[in-house]
This record gives sequence, structure tokens and C-alpha cells, in this order.
Amino acid sequence: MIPKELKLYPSPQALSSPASVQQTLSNSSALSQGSWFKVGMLAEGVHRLDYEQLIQWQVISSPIASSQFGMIGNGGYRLPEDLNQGRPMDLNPIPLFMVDGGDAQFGPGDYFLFYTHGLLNWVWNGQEYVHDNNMYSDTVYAFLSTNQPGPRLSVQAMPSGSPSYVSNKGDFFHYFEEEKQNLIKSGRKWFGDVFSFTNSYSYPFTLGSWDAGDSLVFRVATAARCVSCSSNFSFFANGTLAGSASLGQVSNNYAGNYMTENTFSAKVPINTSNLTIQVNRTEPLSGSEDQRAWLDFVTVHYRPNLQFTGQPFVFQDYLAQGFAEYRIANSNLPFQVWKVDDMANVQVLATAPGTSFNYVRIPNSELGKYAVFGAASTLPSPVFFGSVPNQDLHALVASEPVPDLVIVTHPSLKKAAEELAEMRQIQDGMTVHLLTTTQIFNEFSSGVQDITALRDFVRSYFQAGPTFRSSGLSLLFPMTARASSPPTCCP
Ligand SMILES: [Ca+2]
Ligand SMILES: [Ca+2]
Repeated sequence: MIPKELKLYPSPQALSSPASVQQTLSNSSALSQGSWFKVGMLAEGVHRLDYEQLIQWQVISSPIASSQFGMIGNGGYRLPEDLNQGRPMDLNPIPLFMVDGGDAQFGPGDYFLFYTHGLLNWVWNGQEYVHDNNMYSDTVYAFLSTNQPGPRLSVQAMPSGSPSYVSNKGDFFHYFEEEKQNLIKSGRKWFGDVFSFTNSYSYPFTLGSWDAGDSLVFRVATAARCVSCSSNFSFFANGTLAGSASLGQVSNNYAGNYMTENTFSAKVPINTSNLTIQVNRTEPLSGSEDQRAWLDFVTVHYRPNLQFTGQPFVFQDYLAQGFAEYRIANSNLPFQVWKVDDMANVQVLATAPGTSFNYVRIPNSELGKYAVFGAASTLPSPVFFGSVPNQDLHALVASEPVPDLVIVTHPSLKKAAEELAEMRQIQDGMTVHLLTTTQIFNEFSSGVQDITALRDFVRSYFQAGPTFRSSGLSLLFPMTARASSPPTCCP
């Protein structure tokens, strides 16, 4: 099978680096040498890898020097589609917290800890938290090496001076989003519950420890298709009306908008640990496709008291300023606090006991994010995804001769793509670069399937040298693979 050919001729101007972002692609990939293994994590947080696990995976066969381990990866946040926003130029080192008994040998009973971001990113926009979910993947990846040493973490000293900001609260989130309906088969935007024969849905959440006077912010995103009518929603928090929204009409014109979207947001007081958000639509029940609505997501941002009860958690704090102290209540359970907003520069904070809490202090606390955890046995272990052959697309894009044709294929279609590449090379005398999506994701999106990585990879040809800009570019994507299995062939 020869994949259908799609030729794109992007304008060099459109793909060149905008002046506002001065980012230089690294000359070679961190994956270009050494032996690497891919591991996957399902959520953000501190993870544990122990000796016995690495033996079982056959990553090592006997004790080795602890200093030999290295890990790289950028977490699971979606790459920015906007070229004006910066992005990792290569896989960054992930620092490891080594627990090897102090003998510098990684043997039975030893383990190390590391932190990665998840797929869900909560961003404070100056007014409220908005989330960005990496809809292309359900797993975050990192690459582990046994012969490419990387940085280590150690507990920092308690900073001197007195804090100007003291808090026993932090930002926590709830998130409900189901990706069940794709309205115009655009692939990108998905919705959950349908308002047609049902006009009311309830979404329950648990809030944890709260004080009198505390409040929460909930956001509900909906979409409605109402031809020559408007769609009206009411939003309730624990039975109390918090507000309403009216979504305007759409026309039946095939070129018009299919639907109207709205994101409702409200701040309401907390008076119980159980929260139910109810979303009601006021239109008559109807099976008509021209009069229905959908839920996109519900999010809740609240600030409970910081409390360690044995289970790991992560918190943020949009109120933090300058030299901060966080007080975390505990029941004599020891815990560690890591500052984790910058994955490549994680800090292990010193903790000290207070009267009914332990505290940490941070000199520059703005928009900080913290992972709190106790016994290593409570931390999740990654999943093993096998060894990764060395690859260096960063060097390839800068190499001579400049290719006439770049073919990007899913690994399952590689054989057909190779036939095509060979034909182009022999019959047309073309220089061809043939890459798999897996290779590109490994180097450009930390192993996570993210369509922006494919665009960024192609863009890197233009970033690599001016010679390429004048030569034009043919791209070939296996479009036929989209409708067949495996369904995730193309993101
Ligand atoms: Ca040891
Ligand atoms: Ca959605």
C-alpha cells in the first residue's frame, strides 16, 4: 500500500522564527548517545523507581554505580501551537533524588525519586485559573539511561530571614471533562453530556478541609446549537443559583457556525465539603439536531487547608509573593516538599516543625507549585515502554545534503513509506529523509503524541539553515491511515 501523497509548500516566512522568541535549536539530541529506556507516567507528581523494578525490566542485571543513572524529559504539557511562545529545544535533564543507602551503589532495596508534570496544566491568567489538557495523550513519558549520568537532588538548607507571606492554604482543582461527542468531525474539540431529551445534569465533587468564609470558583463550558433560537443555561452550586448564560442562535447556512460556545464562571461560598454543580437548560426537551446543547467541561478551583494525611498531593498558589512560608498540618507523619513548577530545576525544600504543622520557606515563591509526599512506598512507579534506539533528528535537519523530500510515517506504515522513499531516490534522484512519528515525538514532544511536534520538526529544517529556505519542501503524511487502525496513527 502506498500512502496517499499530500504536498505542502509552506512559506519560509511563516515557518521562520519570529523575532519575539529567540530560541536556538540544540545541535544534537540528548538521545543521540548512550542507552535509553522509555518509561510512562499517568499523572503529575513524584514517582519512584526501585532496584527490583529495574532488574525485572532488564534495564540492569546487577548493582551499578548510582551515579550512572540519568533521566531526560519535558513532561506532558501540550506544546504551544503559537510560534511566538517558547518551547523546549531538546529533552531536558530530570534531576533524580537518589536513595542508595549512602554507598554510591544502586543495589537491592535502593530507589530513586523524580518529578514530572502531567498532561493537565493549570495556568493563572491574572484573574482565574484556566486549564490546558493535552488531549493527544493519556501518558507522560521520560527517558532513563544507565550510562548517561544526569543531575541529582539534595535537600536544600532552610533559607534565612523571615517570610513576608505565610499561608496554610493552597490552590487545588477538580476537573470533569468527557470526550464523547465530536460535533463536526473536526477531531479536535470533543464534548460530553448532551442536552436534548435531558435538560439537567449534576456533577459532584469533594472539597476537603475548609474554613468559614472560604469560597471556590467553578467554571462550566457549554456549547449549543439552536437554529433561530437561543439556548439558556442556569448554573447551581449545592442548589443555589450562581448565574445563567444565554447562548446565541446559529443559522442553518452550511457555511455558518455550527454552534455557539460559552464558558460560565462564578465564585461561591463554601459551606460543606460536598459540592454539586448542577447545569440546567431551559429549552423544551427536543430530539431535534437543530436544538441541542453539550457540556464541554466543569472545573473547580478551591483553597483548602494544607494537610498531610499520608497520601501525596500537589498544590499551587496564585497568591504567593516574595519570601513565603507554607504551613502544612500533619499528624506526626513525616513528609517532603518539593518545589516543582520548573521540572528541570526541582528544589527539595527543608521542612521544620511548628506547633501543629511542619513548614517550608521559599525565597521566590511567585506562582510556585509544590509536591508533598511521605513514605516512598506511597508513590507511583512508572510503566515500562522498552528501550529506545539512539536517534538524532536535531543533527539530521542540519545535515547536508538538504533533503528534497521528507516523509513522516506512523511506524505501522513504515514499510510502504520505505518503498516510496526508495522509488523517489532511485527514479528521481531525490535525497529523502524518512522519519517515524515515534522518533519525532521522542525528540520534539518528550515521547508524547502531540501534533504540534510534527509541525515543529518540519519547522526545524528552516531553523537549521538558510540554504533550506530557498529549496522548498515536500511533506508526505500517511493520510490513509487516519480512518484505519490503529486509530491513533495520526493525532
Ligand atoms: Ca546501596
Ligand atoms: Ca471537551
